[in-house]
Amino acid sequence: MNSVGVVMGSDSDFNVLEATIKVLKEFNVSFEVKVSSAHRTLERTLNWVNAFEAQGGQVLIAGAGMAAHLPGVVAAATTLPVIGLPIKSGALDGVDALYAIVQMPPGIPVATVGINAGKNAGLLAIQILAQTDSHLKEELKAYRQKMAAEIETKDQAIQE
Ligand code: RP5
Repeated sequence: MNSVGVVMGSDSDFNVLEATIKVLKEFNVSFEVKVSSAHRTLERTLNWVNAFEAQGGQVLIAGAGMAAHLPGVVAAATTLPVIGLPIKSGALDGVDALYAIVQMPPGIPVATVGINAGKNAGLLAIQILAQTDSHLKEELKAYRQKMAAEIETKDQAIQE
């Protein structure tokens, strides 16, 4: 069983999704990755979402650029939470993807992270899983404590 499903519209998005995959690995979360487009391979995308849900998946992350319909299409096909990740590409540098993903019509929400915010997409998925996994919740707390400690260290270095 894979808890997180990661899908991207093109292999050209992979460099951004790498940060997502890295954080999922860091927290030892089970996941699967798919390249599938809402426009170029619609049926294949829908089949993958259905199979992911059927095998017990809990959260989906969908990254896409330009007219980024992938997260919305995925969200329409499932009641699982969907995290949308706008990718910087094309003439509008990801602002088009951000607007397409964040402006979902009422009824079919997509939890949207920032442009190229692959790491936050992964962390948000982990936070969702942590609501029913106390061990993961403790790991997240430790992760945040480490972040805070690093800022303390940097601050100290500046004072010296
Ligand atoms: C989107 O179009 C993809 O998510 C990608 O960000 C963008 C360009 O795709 P390619 O032409 O590089 O395959 O569907």
